[in-house]
Amino acid sequence: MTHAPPPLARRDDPLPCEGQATYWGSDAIAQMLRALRVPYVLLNPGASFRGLHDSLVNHLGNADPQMLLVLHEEHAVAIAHGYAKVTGQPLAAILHSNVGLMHGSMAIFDAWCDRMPVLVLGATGPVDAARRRPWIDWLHTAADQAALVRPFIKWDAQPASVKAAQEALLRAWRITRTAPRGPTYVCFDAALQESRLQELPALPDAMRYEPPASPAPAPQDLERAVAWLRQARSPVILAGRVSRSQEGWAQRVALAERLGARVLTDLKLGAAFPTRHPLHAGPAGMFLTPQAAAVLRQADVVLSLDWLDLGGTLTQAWGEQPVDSRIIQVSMDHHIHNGWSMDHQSLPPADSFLACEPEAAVSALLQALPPPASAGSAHAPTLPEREPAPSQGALRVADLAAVLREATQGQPVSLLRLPLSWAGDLWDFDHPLDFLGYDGGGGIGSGPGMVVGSALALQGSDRLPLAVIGDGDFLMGVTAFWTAANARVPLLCLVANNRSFFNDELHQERVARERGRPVENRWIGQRIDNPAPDLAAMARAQGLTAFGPVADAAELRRVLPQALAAVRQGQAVVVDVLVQAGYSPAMAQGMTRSHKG
Ligand SMILES: Cc1ncc(C[n+]2csc(CCOP(=O)(O)OP(=O)(O)O)c2C)c(N)n1
Ligand SMILES: [Mg+2]
Repeated sequence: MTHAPPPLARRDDPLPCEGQATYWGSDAIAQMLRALRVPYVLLNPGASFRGLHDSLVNHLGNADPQMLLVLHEEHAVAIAHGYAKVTGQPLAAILHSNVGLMHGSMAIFDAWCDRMPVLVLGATGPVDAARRRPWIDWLHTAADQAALVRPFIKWDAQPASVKAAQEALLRAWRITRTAPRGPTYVCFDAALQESRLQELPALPDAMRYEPPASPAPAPQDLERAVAWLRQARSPVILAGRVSRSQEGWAQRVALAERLGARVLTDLKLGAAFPTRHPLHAGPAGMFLTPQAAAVLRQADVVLSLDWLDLGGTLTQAWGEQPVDSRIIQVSMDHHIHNGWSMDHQSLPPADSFLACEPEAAVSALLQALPPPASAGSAHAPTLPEREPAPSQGALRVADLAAVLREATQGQPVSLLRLPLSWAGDLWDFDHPLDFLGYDGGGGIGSGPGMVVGSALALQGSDRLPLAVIGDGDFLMGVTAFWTAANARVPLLCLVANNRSFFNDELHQERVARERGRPVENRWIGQRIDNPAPDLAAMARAQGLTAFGPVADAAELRRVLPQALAAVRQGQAVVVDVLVQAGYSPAMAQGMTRSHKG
């Protein structure tokens, strides 16, 4: 079992509760959570799990696991999701019966699409109608509560006994951590939690229920892939959903160098390849850039390391033409697809299909491929020219990035999140934790929670937890930041504030253009102005340190050192930066293109 770092968040210390001879069903459930070594439990309280809540506080003393209070259930799951993006490990999020699960559902969908583990817990009932309080217990009982989220979780259970609850937790814990990873859900009957036990049942040994090791690729598939890669003249590696492992990172670099393969990366996913490496074929985008499409089109062999939307990507490169290069697909993702969600994307061809995780395939390929005849690479470095940070004037997102690069130079930075208005050439990635990728499900409002969760995971490391998010994202999820203030989780979040849900202004512009209507009206129903919310005040009101609105480059240069000093002192900090609205051409084009047919 991989050990989570010791919890560093501030903990509320309960009065001791000793000398009890009576135990309760929820004590046994809480004990099982401790046996699984879940470090934190995120929750917003609810009577449906008041039994479990009591057990966590009074039976376990609010330690191992430690509670973190959130102001909205969506944040409970988003924080767990953000934590998993750094550590690969799940946290538990407890969601109140029905309504809490409904609040949490978008974040569960995000974690599902991002293939991240989260142990979602919930409650219902009492299932026995004779034991329900009038009104509220009836509202908060559902015959099949998991049905609300079943299309985007890997497994669920509603155990009817303490023993079954232990088993359900073990199974949920194993399944959520087995690739392809995704949330699991266990729902506890309120009556079961509040049932009196004569004694605590023996705990199963959690070590005996670990997930299986990641499988190795099948020999015949590997052989075929090796044969093609050996002969390839212009192979391309699509570095997709890979882990945060440094060893995996080094092996990907070694493989690319051995093959002389050019490598594409994706700004929706965490850092997968050093962006300044000569084989990195240009800046990543959220959509395939024309430059990347041209690189791909020249490939005779494509090695997809669990690339997100391989089918759609190949179509973008080859258009109506048949894809005439060999496609090697490395993925476990087919195990998780169902008919409800189309997050599997379009069906890609796979001439060789290595059904394993990218790290296992890369390591097997490295062993099978001969070492290079000569060291070094023939490609010239593709180092983009960058504009220097402006000393004054109104800011574009590129200017914000330039000032930020300058202010953080020389220290390891983890970009926990970037806004839609970010372009791939604005930052270099050289370590798997340099960038964590987007939210998986495209759910605006997920940013703040995920930022807090990732910062929680990085607490105690030497990395600066830094995020840049859109103002729309900030406003939808803003109360997630309270948990960072409450639990004393340091982070720095800049808001790229264009005072608009600008993405959708672009959509309205596109539609108006197609219909010959006035594009000047694109802002109506989009601009977050009149009045402009005071974002820094919203952060400050929750106990964060905040600056802004910062109107120009000179002010940002003044403010950033103060913000960084506050983070070093352990504070959660928000800087509201006014930016001119604008997306990179590839992003604007990719986002708003017409529906075909
Ligand atoms: C929950 C949810 N509601 C609405 C949308 C549609 N949507 C996509 S991007 C976007 C605008 C986001 O605004 P902001 O974070 O300020 O970024 P900007 O586009 O302004 O850079 C919206 C509303 C969504 N993806 N998710
Ligand atoms: Mg905006």
